[in-house]
Amino acid sequence: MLSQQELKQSVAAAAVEYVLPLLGADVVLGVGTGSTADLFIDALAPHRGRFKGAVASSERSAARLAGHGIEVFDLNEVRGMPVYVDGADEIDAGLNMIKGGGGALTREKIVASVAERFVCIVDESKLVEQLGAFPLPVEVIPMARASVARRLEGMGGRPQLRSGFVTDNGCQILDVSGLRIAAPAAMEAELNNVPGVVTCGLFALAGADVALLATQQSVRELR
Ligand code: ABF
Repeated sequence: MLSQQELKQSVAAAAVEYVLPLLGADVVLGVGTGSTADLFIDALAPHRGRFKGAVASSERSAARLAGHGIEVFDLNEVRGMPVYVDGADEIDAGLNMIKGGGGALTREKIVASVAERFVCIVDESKLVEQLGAFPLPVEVIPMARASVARRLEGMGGRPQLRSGFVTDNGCQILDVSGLRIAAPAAMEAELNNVPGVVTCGLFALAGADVALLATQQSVRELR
């Protein structure tokens, strides 16, 4: 029986195999945030001579990449990336995701938006029928925290300020439980329009293109 850590390690290794053919001397990769992304960075490190560098979705990932001698680029220095590799808190069969448990959802969504292909790396515990059991992270401008919280309550949510946490962008996060997310893309569009919301953790208007899913038997590729 593989532990969750071993499952994460197997999907991180599978992700390296997936990206190897995409590498080249002028290639910059997009790299996500979280414990599975950390394992991907560690597994990618031995191949650092085969690509130019990476754009990180958080200071945490930037530090880990640099620690392995992988050059980290500011997104403004990069015109495009063949692939963005990142974890998720939940993913459904349509490759819609809830992300942001690690607090990096804004930069994750930005870097993913520049990459040609989003490869989500998850262990089987993340695959769900319908998104929403995991509280939805919503990054907010601090002065709008209460007004956004009231709007979320009006949608049936129970927002909770992530206390003592400031994002890489100097903002705060409301973790919202109790939302019925039957139409992820519609809810993402609605939340995007609430004044004061920087990013919501729904990745549905632009979900993953491929998911690598670690199970006890193998790593499956979902499209
Ligand atoms: C990241 O991956 C975050 O959006 C998410 O919170 C995190 C969860 O993944 P893991 O379980 O690998 O830490 O992209």
